[in-house]
Amino acid sequence: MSTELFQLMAASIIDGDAEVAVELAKQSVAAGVDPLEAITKGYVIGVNQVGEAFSCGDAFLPELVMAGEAMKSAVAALEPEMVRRGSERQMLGKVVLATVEGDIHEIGKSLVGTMLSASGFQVYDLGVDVAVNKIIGKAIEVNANIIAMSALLTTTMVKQREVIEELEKESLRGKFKILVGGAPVTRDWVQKIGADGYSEDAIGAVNVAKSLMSA
Ligand code: B12
Repeated sequence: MSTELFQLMAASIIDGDAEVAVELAKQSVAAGVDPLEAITKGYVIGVNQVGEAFSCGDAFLPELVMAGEAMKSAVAALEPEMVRRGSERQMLGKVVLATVEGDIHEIGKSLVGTMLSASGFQVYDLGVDVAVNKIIGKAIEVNANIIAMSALLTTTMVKQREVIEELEKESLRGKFKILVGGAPVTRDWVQKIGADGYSEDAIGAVNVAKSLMSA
């Protein structure tokens, strides 16, 4: 039954149909489907397909925008259930989270934020297209343990490095753990820029964040 539901979820994103995507999200919650599974086995399959079609020239920006909007609506509809299922309630640490400057991709970043909150982290989500000094300023202001940065474009990943360089310049690098992510981020990149951790998905992000707290 779930397999069929996941296929319909993927199709709703490919069709860019936010209404259907939300309706399916509600149905899945009512049926007791794990919301994260709905995202990874359903919606993400659809959004990846649109992304691939876009990179081959088989889909265009309006399709990408509609798929993105449908995906965002579906994740928002599942968010209360994800939060409800987060069992650990103690505060594990403070995370300042942002999509870096020049980049407006917010879905993955917000998903990571939701999962971190649901797992007990206090998350300060600064949104998208956030300047280097704003990220650092907030981290200092709230005395964050972790700065988490998302970048979906090869042209904006460099901003992750800029934050680290700026922290080094201000002798603040040791004060914060740096967690990075986003589709183009690889282990090589993490090593190159001297970040403390990365993950390919939101569940992994929680595990890495937890391990950074005890590092
Ligand atoms: C939806 C989408 C959009 C939407 C975004 C809507 C929104 N509100 O977010 C819109 C239409 C706005 C958009 C615009 C553009 N996009 Co776009 N977009 C996508 C698409 C199809 C899906 C991204 C997505 O939401 N995935 C679903 C989420 C759940 O996955 P995710 O973001 O990867 O996040 C997961 C992990 O990466 C990780 N993660 C993410 N962040 C973090 C952070 C931390 C700390 C950690 C630990 C983990 C982590 O965990 C997340 C959850 O599992 C991708 C293709 C793709 N498959 O990635 C292209 C893609 C990223 N876009 C692309 C491009 C080129 C663009 C544009 C430049 C297009 C244009 N010509 O205008 C613009 C750029 C705008 C800008 N300045 O940012 C390219 C990037 C190519 C490149 N290598 O640089 C891609 C790869 C498409 C492609 N194949 O060509 N896009």
